[in-house]
Amino acid sequence: MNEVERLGAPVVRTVESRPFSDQRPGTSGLRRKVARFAEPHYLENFVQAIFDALGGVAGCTLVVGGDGRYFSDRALATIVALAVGNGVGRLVVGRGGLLSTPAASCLIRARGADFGVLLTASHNPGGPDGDFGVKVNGPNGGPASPELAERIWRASLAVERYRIADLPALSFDRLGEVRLGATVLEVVDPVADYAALMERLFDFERIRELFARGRFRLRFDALHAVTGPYAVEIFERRLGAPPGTVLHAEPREDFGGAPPDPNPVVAAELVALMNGDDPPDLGAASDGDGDRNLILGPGFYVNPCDSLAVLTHHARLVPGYARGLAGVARSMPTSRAVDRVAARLGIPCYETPVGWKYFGSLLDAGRVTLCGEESFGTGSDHLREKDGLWAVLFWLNLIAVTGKPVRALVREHWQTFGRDYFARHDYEHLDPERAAALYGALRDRLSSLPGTQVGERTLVAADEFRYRDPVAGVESEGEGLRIFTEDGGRVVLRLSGTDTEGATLRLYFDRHETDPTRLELAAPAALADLVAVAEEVAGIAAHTGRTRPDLAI
Ligand code: VG1
Ligand code: CO
Repeated sequence: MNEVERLGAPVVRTVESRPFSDQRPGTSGLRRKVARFAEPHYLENFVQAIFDALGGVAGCTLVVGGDGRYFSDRALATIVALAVGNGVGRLVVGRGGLLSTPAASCLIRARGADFGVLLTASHNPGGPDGDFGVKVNGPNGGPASPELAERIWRASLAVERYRIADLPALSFDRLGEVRLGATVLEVVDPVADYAALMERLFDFERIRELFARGRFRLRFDALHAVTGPYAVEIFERRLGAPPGTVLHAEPREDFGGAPPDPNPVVAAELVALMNGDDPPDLGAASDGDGDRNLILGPGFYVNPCDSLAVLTHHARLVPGYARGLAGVARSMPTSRAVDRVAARLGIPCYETPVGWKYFGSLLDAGRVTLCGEESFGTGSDHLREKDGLWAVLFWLNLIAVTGKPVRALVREHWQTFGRDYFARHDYEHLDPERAAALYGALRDRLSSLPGTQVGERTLVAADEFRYRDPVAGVESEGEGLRIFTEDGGRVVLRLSGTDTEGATLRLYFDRHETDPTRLELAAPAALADLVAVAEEVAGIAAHTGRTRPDLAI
């Protein structure tokens, strides 16, 4: 606190600037190459646009933190200087600048903060040649609503100056408060509140017993990203899993060189461990900012769509959800596995566009308790972000209570509800114009597709997904193309909103299978006919020159 005397009132400068035309937030905040963010005024302009879109931030409480990726130090210093320059009342920062996305959501809610700024590009690669990003969260702790995101974009097109304070070099390594003019800077433990919330939701006693018997082994791969310190505290310290349970626990600014993406292709080391001799009982991983989850059993991959359905089915076994669920929601491309569980439970199931921001109003209104996306995102009304460690704890809790291994829980699910085979193909670094042309050409053909035959399949319906938020009444259009086959198959095609270089085309395939002899096929084989449908109707090879996807999961 004696910094008060030393600093006095910081000098605040108004810096003339010019708007950038590429600051429209995507699926989850603004994501660009580090080199773009490092350009003079680029980050400053965007942060000033956030402040302007909020109608000014004087006296507000702001939570700031991120996944610690390359450029975070500079970005944090800049954001603090802009916050002080704009008269923010209290700045709550995670120690070392670290906060996982779910922990930031938790802190915003616990502190009644007005908003949050999260420094992360999530699962995108880090390092000087990698990506950086800024996510903006509202007072409910969730991603800026679609409407606020548009306001930020419009504000970014009008920024002609920003207000920034001249501050000495600040350290964020020690807990406590420092006064900077009218602003109080508070450095907090990034883990404490979040870990306490997890203890309230899950039966830590039962999970502790699971580890105490010594027969159950977990390996959690933090991929050198933000969840390392959280996972060590929760799994190893509070739940008594042995040291070494958490792999790659130390956050690094380049995530050790690989993208911090917990899908079975990128997290190959963990997959190899789970497929090797003497595998652990549960394998899991999270992404750069800690909001995604990958769940594996010995020699067994749990599709995220199935994971959401299984958690929904068994939620009452977990203390935090023992009262039952109000409803569930999934993003449109996510398989319809959870819909079947919701129907059985007699609760509503909402289908939203891609991105967690669409779940916020449903969660706030108490209409849904659990929600998820095929992209390794699962969460609940405990926060307003998807939450990687929460999902792992949920699985641990279910295993502890039922005594059943991962594979048995999923198989049982398929036997009860049928299996929703699911796959996603990504084509990356496409020429944006060609990708847009592909999308546009298919959209224009949609109305002519029903009734046509492709290979053995008859197409029965096709549309472009649009959504009307049932709480806020806001309409969203152009949220992906859907094609349905007569046997209940579905192909979805959309363009990514998180890429930073060229365009990414995502194709999603799913179909429900109830034949008990066909529940254990490999997903690619079960969906090959739908892949052929996509190629035939969208002309992917012709438009892109590519004959195979960069990523198939
Ligand atoms: C992707 C996923 C989407 C997810 C988003 C943010 O978006 O498909 O489901 O919500 O990433 O995840 P897109 O537009 O590239 O398909 V994260 O972990 O960045 O917050
Ligand atoms: Co993420």
